[in-house]
Amino acid sequence: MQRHFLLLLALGITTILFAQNPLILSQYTADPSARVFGDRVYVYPSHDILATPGHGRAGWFCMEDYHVFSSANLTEWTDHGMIVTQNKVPWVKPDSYSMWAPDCMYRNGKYYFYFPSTPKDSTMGRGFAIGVAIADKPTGPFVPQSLPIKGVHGIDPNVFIDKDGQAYLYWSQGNIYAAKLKENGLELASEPTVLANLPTQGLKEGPYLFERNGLYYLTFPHVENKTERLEYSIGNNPLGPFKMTGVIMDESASGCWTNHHSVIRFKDQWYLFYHNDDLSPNFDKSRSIRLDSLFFNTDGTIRKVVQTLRGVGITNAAKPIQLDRYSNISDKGATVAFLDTADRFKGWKTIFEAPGAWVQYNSVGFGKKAYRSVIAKARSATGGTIQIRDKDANGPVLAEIKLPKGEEWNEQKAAVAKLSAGTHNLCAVLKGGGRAEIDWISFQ
Ligand code: FUB
Repeated sequence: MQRHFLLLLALGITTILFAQNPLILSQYTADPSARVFGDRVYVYPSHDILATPGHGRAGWFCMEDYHVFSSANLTEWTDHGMIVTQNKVPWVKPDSYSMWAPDCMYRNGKYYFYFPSTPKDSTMGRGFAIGVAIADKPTGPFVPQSLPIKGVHGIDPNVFIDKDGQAYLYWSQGNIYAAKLKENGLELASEPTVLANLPTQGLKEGPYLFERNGLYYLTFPHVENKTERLEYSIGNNPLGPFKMTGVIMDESASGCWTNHHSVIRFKDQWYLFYHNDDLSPNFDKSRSIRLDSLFFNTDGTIRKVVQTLRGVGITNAAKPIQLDRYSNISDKGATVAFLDTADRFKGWKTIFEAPGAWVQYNSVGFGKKAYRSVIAKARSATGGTIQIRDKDANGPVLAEIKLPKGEEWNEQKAAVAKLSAGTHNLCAVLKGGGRAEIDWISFQ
């Protein structure tokens, strides 16, 4: 891993992030369009920033550029840096801070990045246009076209290439629109059509179309009640007709008004990328992308995806295991809070304050290595003991970590019992009473 990290540094790639949900802790991210290119997953999200006086509109979405992130295992993400920025796109109104949800497709050896923004030419009409930037690699450099796509007015572009090679562009503007794209990916090859049979009440946006077993799934966020939830319809053709079929994800319990998603199949598993407001619970225009597994029923319908903190993938036992991104938590005495409310990008901690309080963290990969100790970055105002157990709160004790009384964060080490090779679910349990806080644990 160390060598891999150094190689990426040598290639000029700066940030490597080890993630559960949310996936990215170095910046706000939203509207994740995930794509599988080769043996990696690339995510093209929106990049929310906070408006400041003279830069963007306070209290509203504010985005000036895009980054692309990639991963080979969905748990370690690389930030490849900024790929397109508003004031370097010839047609975008300077400092309009409206670089909303994008998408990307690969075609004929090139990567086409589609993004909406406010055009500087007011004769194009009010609202958003959609433009394209082209690159030789999924990470850029992307060269923006001088004009947006003719005949397209709206936001949330989504591209789909059917098995016969025909590409389609979807977007939203009250309704959801679709049109064929020419081979060059830059012009419409058919008149835009409004996709019919979708809900007529409540905002719909963010279309995302994918195909599975000959069925075309038109998926989109829709406000059925108070905030957006993810819904889908199924058809036999990329342009429909579609039949409303169900809900992929309920409204976020956090109250985050928007959701926006993409669906991919990677290494024989389907995944749903979406967003919530994890890093900004009081302002839902500063969002964070997330990822959970998605499953189909035998009749092709989608099983509802429940949002988790744990997310997907196997966490390497030798890396920081963020227990606060738990798979399960005891009813009483265990809670999660920001490490530093003045800098939420530092992430979270787990607080234990009742005897037997626990958090369970699933799928930790130990491989074949014999680990001898576990380290916990922790503190305890009372002094206390955290047990690390195998499987669940009643499973075999693997280690007992003694935390001295104090306010300072320290890395405390304890011996680990022999553990079988492979992947384990772990549980951290407060033994006896007192109060303990854990940032992360890691095995050596
Ligand atoms: O990110 C700005 C807008 O919020 C997107 O374009 C919508 O889909 C919603 O997520």
